[in-house]
Amino acid sequence: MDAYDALRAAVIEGDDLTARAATEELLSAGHDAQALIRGALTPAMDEVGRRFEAGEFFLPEVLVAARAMKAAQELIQPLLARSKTPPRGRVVLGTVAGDLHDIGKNLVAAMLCSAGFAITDLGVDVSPDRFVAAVGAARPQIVGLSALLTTTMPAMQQTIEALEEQNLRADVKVMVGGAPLTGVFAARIGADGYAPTAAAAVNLARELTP
Ligand code: B1M
Repeated sequence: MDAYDALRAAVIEGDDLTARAATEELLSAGHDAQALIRGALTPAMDEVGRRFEAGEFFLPEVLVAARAMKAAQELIQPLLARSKTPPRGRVVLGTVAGDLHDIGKNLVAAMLCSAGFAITDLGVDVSPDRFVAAVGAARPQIVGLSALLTTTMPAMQQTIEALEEQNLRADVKVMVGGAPLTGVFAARIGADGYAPTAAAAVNLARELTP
């Protein structure tokens, strides 16, 4: 088993100590932080999601996997943020109101950060008003909305409407993502773009900030 396999397996098994050790080993061997996200953390969490859907995993297993992923991410994040060049653009990011899922959103934040964007991460369960306040204060080029529940998808539209009501919509591009979304839904609620994965979010953010 190579170190990538070890990191993937540790996250899937929820072994945070091994996840941390495998991450340290890969980073000190010169592996790129972004490659760890693409090659180990994202596939591991995809597999956790698959096992949960298949009834092979239950919530406790999912939660310890998420904890193991965060242990690895804590080591990776500072490396992604360490850049002396001015940011390519500013992104305000959050999981919409009523929704507590943040694993995918955190991966998006990490990938955007490593692509040179400055991120204001508002966390989870972010109300339209909080998005509006953050956009007003940070004046980002992009606001990114994440949702994992079909029941919280309408909060994306409410957030866009709140930006319109405060006359902020014209100055900011809205990017949306999350497993239950589609491009058709994104277009229907008036978003500027939809990205199905964290890697696609980086490409979309680049397109939206030419
Ligand atoms: Co939840 N959950 N969950 N959950 N959970 C799902 C989403 C679900 C599909 C599971 C299922 O029932 N099959 C289901 C939703 C069903 C639906 O809406 N139709 C569900 C449910 C029902 C619930 C609860 C209601 C369960 C309950 O309490 N009865 C509850 C809701 C809590 C709430 O939010 N209010 C709940 C709770 C939880 C946990 C807390 C246990 C945990 C979240 C932990 C955390 O995030 N810190 C959890 C988890 C982990 C999952 C699953 C298993 C995995 C989600 C995940 O992290 N995937 C999920 C089942 C599944 O997806 N197979 C499930 C890995 C992650 C890397 O992928 O988040 O899709 P994803 O992100 C991807 C892309 O979508 C994209 O990039 C990421 C990386 O490539 N992306 C963006 C995401 N955001 C983006 C934003 C962008 C661009 C791209 O631009 C801004």
